[in-house]
Amino acid sequence: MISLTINRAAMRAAMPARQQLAASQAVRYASTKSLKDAVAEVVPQKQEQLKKFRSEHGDKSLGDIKVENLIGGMRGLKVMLWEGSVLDANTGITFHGKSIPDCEKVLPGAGDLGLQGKEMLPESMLWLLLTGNVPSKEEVKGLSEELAAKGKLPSYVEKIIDSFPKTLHPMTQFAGAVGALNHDSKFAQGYKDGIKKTEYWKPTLDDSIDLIAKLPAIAARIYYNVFGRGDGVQKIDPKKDLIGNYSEMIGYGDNEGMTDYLRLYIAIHGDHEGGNVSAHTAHLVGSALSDPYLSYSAALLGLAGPLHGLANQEVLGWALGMQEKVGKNASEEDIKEFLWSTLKSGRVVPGYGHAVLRMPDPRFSALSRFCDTRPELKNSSIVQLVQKTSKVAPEVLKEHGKTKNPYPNVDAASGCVLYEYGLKEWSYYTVIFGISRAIGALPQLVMDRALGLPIERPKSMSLDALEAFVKK
Ligand code: CMX
Repeated sequence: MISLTINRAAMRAAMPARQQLAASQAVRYASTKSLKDAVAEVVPQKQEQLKKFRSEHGDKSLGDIKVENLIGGMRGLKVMLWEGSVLDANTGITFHGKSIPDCEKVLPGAGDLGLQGKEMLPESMLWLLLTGNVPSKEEVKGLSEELAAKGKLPSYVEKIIDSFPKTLHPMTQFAGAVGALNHDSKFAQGYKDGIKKTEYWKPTLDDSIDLIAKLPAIAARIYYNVFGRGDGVQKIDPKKDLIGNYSEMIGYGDNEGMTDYLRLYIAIHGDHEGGNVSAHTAHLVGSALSDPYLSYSAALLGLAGPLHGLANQEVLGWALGMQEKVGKNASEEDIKEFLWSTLKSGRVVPGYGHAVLRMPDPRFSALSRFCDTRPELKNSSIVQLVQKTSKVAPEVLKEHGKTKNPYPNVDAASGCVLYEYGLKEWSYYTVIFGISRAIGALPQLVMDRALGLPIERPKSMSLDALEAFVKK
């Protein structure tokens, strides 16, 4: 994407002095624009970029489709447009070209907004994912305030959540409550009222911001109902950031380490390009012009699968099982033995392997770095066990010889830190991932509509049809 800064610099060079002064004031003014204004600036550029690219390269091939791809979960096929991030097998995730360490350097963090803590704010990541640009501190502050103002749940949704049985998995409750918010969808109403296709992205963005604002309160209410922890009323302080408020709602407002961990976790789990189950589901369901609440509710149900987001719950259960068996100061040999017993019983080692990555997940590295810098986590036996396992497991998985990627993924680390901070209810862990994934999946839905992408409808084939096809 051509950056706005370059455009403006080139324009300024060609301007007389008086106009230059006005332009620099305009730029200063623009640095405190709202997210909606920032997206409105980007949309025409993206539309133009797509139009030009399509007319110049629409007939270029992106590779063959083999029978193996059709049977094998479509691995590696380039079949989706996804703007926010790109995942490279050997270098990991980049968000509009920025790696996680880059983001940690440039995205406004808690301290920049005068809040306690150091980690980057999910609001900053949301801005980057939606616009491709790094927001100013003022812009992030404005977005935080907007999210706080929109964060309260309507009472009918509170009642729906309260009516769920406590034994219903928190992810099922989460998806149910998110879907119910479609009652007030601006997109659904706009569509009914016949708004133009070129305007679809605007109410989609309104709904997306509204939903992202409300996810913490939904998640906190579920936590309170199921586990009896948190403030019980999902109070929102307009001066706090999205996750500062969430942390307070679930009872960790005074815990700076936990609040900062949640910020980091939620910022870096947001987007992992488009093909993963949750992101792809949001895009697929959204392609039928289902509104953001319906699309994201479906995404959450995909996230709830054990091979995807539920893995963070699985990892913790598995790691605690190991700790019970091998004790707190396990040797590498003890860990290896436990890994083999898991593999020999026909189970996967949770938190290891990846459909795309062929290296340790940079998100795992970022969470490990967090553990290393927090004194309260340094002596945690479960954190130490998870870190030790990450050194031993790749060897064992290589010897086992099945997984294409023997290294830890993000889920290997995420749960043990929550556990150490006292959030021990593992069946809740994927809900936190669910707050995060919206920050990546919903911006793409806005872009899908800004670019007028069509309903997704790949071709399927029966086994008989395939056999006939290859015999031709
Ligand atoms: N332990 C044991 N075996 C594993 C394994 C693991 N961690 N990861 C992959 N394998 C096995 C697969 O089950 C498969 O075996 P079969 O041929 O018998 O079916 C074989 O290795 C090849 O799989 P792959 O091509 O390497 O991996 P896939 O792309 O099919 O699957 C994933 C990727 C993540 C589902 C898989 O590695 C896995 O099940 N990992 C454990 C669960 C997990 O941590 N999921 C979280 C992923 C991260 C995320 O979604 O955010």
